[in-house]
Amino acid sequence: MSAPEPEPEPDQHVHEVVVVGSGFSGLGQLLALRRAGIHDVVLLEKADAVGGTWRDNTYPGCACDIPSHMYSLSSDPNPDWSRSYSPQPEIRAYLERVAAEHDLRGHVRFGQEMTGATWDEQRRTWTVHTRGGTSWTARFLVSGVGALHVPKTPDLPGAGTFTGAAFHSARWDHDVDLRGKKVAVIGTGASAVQFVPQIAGVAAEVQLYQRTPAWVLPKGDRPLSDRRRRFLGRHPHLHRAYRAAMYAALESRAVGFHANPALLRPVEWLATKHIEAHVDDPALVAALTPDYSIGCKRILVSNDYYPALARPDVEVVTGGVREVRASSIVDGDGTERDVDVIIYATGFHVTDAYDALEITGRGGRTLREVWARDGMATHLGMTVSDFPNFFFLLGPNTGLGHNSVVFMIECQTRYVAQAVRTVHATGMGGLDVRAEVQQRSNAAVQHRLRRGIWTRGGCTSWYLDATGVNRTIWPGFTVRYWLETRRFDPEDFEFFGSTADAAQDA
Ligand code: N01
Repeated sequence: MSAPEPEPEPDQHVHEVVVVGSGFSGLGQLLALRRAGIHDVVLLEKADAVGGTWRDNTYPGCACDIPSHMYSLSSDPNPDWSRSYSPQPEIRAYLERVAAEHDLRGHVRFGQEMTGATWDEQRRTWTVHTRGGTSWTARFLVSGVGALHVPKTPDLPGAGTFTGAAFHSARWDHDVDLRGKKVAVIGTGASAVQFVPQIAGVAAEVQLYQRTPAWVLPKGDRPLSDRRRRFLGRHPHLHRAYRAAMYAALESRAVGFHANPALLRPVEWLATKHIEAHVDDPALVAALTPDYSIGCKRILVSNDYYPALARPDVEVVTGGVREVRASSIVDGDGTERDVDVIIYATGFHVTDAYDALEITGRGGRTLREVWARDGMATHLGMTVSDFPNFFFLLGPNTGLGHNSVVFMIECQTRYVAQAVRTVHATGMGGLDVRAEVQQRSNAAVQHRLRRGIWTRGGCTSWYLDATGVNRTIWPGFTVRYWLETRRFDPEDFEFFGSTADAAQDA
């Protein structure tokens, strides 16, 4: 494949596809479109480098909690992972390598942060608006911005009066030296579990403000030998078989999450033993033991989290934050502790992430308005009726708690490429998912979710929207998603216009 043609100035050219975001989704989409013979594609990236969440999250200890060999594109398996759970710098380097080896950077426009997009019914195009005021026009728009990219910082009383350094874990401030400091960490999710052990012993003290304890399992993390890496590199078919076996092992976990939560009881027992193995203080054991079913929130994995919490210079504070003052935090019981640095490990805007974007479809209605009316209803997590030629990658209800999301991304990028190719083949101007198809597929997903652990497990989590409906997780086996997306079904869509008409209309 030759490098893409040099671009005319934005605005002047109607691209075939605009993709937004250069993480696994966006880069994977470029590759899938190229395989489908679609080359006039531009990718808008807000930052100055590719990598998505694996570029943005640089906190100490940041790593993947899905086994390395499953966390790569099937088209670009990586025999060279150094550990069974890859550290963030390696995943970021992997994505950069994919971009370089496939010559993808020619498609990427850096410093282009999408603020919204508008469908033009007459021209049958999307115009994407960016923060810098530039606009980009294309027939198809694919959002690969991901679900976990807008950091959420709670509005704690008095937080604005704090005079020390404060930052979110997803925007780690490496200029702040934590040595000898009193550090408050708010939140105990997947990010905190990874970085708290790294800063414990560096900071003079760590106060960990825990609202809800997480279930944490031992992590089977170990270095992978050079011999093994060479072997997998030399035998790609065996590497593929190894990935398939790993996929099947992870996939089997869906049985517990979805079909029979009782199967998760032994896992809960294991997690309880994991706490007791590292924490002697019964009060702390009690504080760290969740009162909801395992799997209701994302299950975390760590070998060093509980040992870190058992240290004398780490204190787990329960009961909430009453107030932040200039150089201290007052907890829910009224105890005041001096603090030099606050680190918010408080997660991301997930179900409301798209609210910040002004995406305007048919009839001038925005996605925000439509979802406020209908909930985040989609067909297969990828398309929404009245938003023609627009696709999400890792959109609503396609996240996973048990397997690699890269698998889901690849199902979607293939489906999108098939959709674009189908529109080309028919000579039509575009497609729009039929409202009844969307309604049926969304209802089926929600029906299955109601039987799952996420709604019956006795917890609240970021999987749920403000009304308590799960808008993030794909219920059950990913094989089912693969089957449902494997072949793009034109019957699910209304096709409209023809390119010839559009040229005449314009
Ligand atoms: O965020 P979270 P995260 N006052 O939302 C607490 C992915 N990820 O960044 O449970 C006090 O899980 C909140 O408490 P509660 C992964 O999908 C992947 O850690 O709501 N506390 C919780 O403890 C993950 O699930 C990797 O009661 C407040 C914490 O903050 C997702 O990102 C690594 C609060 C937020 O936890 C998010 O993880 C890291 C408040 N006002 C992350 N508001 C991989 O390894 C929130 N909290 C692939």
